[in-house]
Amino acid sequence: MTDTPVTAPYLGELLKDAPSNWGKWGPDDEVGALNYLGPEQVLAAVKLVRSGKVFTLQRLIGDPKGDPVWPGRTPAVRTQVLDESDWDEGGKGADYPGGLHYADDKIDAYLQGSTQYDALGHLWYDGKIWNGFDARTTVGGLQKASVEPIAQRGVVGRAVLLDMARFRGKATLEKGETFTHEDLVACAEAQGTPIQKRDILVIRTNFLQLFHEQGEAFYEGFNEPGLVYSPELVQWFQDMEIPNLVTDTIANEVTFDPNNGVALVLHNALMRNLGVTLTEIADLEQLAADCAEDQQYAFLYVAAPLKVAKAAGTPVNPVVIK
Ligand code: UVW
Repeated sequence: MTDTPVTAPYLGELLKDAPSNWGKWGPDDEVGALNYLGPEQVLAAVKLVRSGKVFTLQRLIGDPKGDPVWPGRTPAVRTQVLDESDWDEGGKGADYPGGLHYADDKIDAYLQGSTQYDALGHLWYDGKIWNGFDARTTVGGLQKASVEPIAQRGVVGRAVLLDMARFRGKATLEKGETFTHEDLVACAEAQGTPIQKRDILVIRTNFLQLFHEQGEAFYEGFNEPGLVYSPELVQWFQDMEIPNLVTDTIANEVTFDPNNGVALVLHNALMRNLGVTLTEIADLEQLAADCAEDQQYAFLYVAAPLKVAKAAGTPVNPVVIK
């Protein structure tokens, strides 16, 4: 990974005065800031559909060029179980009336190993996950704040693309490069589409292009670019009632906070404490090219994460409609 200072503060200490939404939507809530997206937000987002252009944001699972994953995870393995060769002499294909043949396959995959929604209980500190549920409820599968309720609800709203790579005049952001909420606001202003309350934020860094260019060297000194923690940034997310943060990186934020060395501070400050849902490894390239051309940076965003019982995350193919 990287040279994390041993002096990195404990998350509980770093975030002791940080805002929290625990209890805001009741003691049993498992979808957090998605509660900000109701019929009013859906109807407003639908009005952004003008040209009928459709974009899908999932990266290919089993990409011949490789699947980028968080260090320690492995890419999905797809296995062909049945194909035409199974009906060759001595093959395992069953003899169906009428002569039916078919192909079957299966995958062995990290649920967090491709474009995905994190469950609100995906990570924690101090023995408590989202909404104050006991972290022991994660043992053997998430009994609380799993991805199930998020998948059950679906995610629909107005989203804004924040093309940070283009804003900074770069093909891709660099390893460990950071930006703040003020940079997001400036990027949105430069794109002519200010961020509104309850917007889904879709941030492009194009960092994963380096995975394809560098191969295994990509993981050396792994430190993704992204948003960096500050109390002001967390308060901005809270004040703006941001329901969902979508990025094209593996973990949504700068991996190691350059100011204190802590890993994934915002996963905790935003997801564990505020209930902001995180969506990772999105493919934003076609969408970003189109936004640069038609200058429409706000659009209808629809995501139906897969319903997987007790899961800490689940694959998704979000759809953007302009
Ligand atoms: C971790 O939480 C470690 O990673 P991610 O959010 O990318 O699944």
